[in-house]
Amino acid sequence: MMTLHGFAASNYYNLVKHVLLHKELPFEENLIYGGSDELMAISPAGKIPVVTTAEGLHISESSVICDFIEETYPDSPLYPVNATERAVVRQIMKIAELYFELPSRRLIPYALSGTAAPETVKAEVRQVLNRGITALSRLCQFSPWIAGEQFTMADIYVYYVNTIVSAFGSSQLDWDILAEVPGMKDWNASMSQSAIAQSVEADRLANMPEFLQKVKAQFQAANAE
Ligand SMILES: N[C@@H](CCC(=O)N[C@@H](CS)C(=O)NCC(=O)O)C(=O)O
Repeated sequence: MMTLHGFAASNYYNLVKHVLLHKELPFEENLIYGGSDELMAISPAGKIPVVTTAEGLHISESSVICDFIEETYPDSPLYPVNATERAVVRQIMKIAELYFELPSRRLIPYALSGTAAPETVKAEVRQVLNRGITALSRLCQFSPWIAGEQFTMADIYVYYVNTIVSAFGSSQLDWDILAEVPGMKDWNASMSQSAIAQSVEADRLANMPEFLQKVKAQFQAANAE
């Protein structure tokens, strides 16, 4: 059986968990946070999530884990058979990661510490997000799924990217970023209704108080240095 290591307040953790649940694979969850020795022992960059395979191999990086799961357990496929269509799906995922997720993440420390992000940072983040908006508007189909008729890995991936865009990008910049991509908000709302998304969300909410407590302790330790 696979083990998924990490914590449920992490959207990267949740997207891998969604893939495992979608494929109805048995797995156990091991609660660990960033910075722990236990994590450093299994994750080369000290990042969450990590999956330990049935053979005992540890794998990091959410998109790599997703591909490993797909290749190892091809039932309920999450990529198109056709290589060109598969490339489109991966393109959507990569663009969402680089130009939606990562710029939005730059605002997390300010949001969690309750300090205002400098205007220079906000301007840089806006610029990258605009690139993401243009690219995703050109690539996404939402007919009904993000890459067209087939439900794919990109649906799961971008849905969890968007939780960060909404929670940090939009709130810190006072900008409804998802509304800028035609069709994205309706698709996002329908994604959130699935039974899997709802159970992942329930676990996220349950973990949030403990996660915020950890973050608070980290800020206090950093300020005391
Ligand atoms: N590129 C990585 C990013 C994962 C990531 O940033 N995870 C966060 C939790 S949401 C983490 O481990 N943070 C702890 C740290 O950076 O020390 C992936 O796709 O898995």
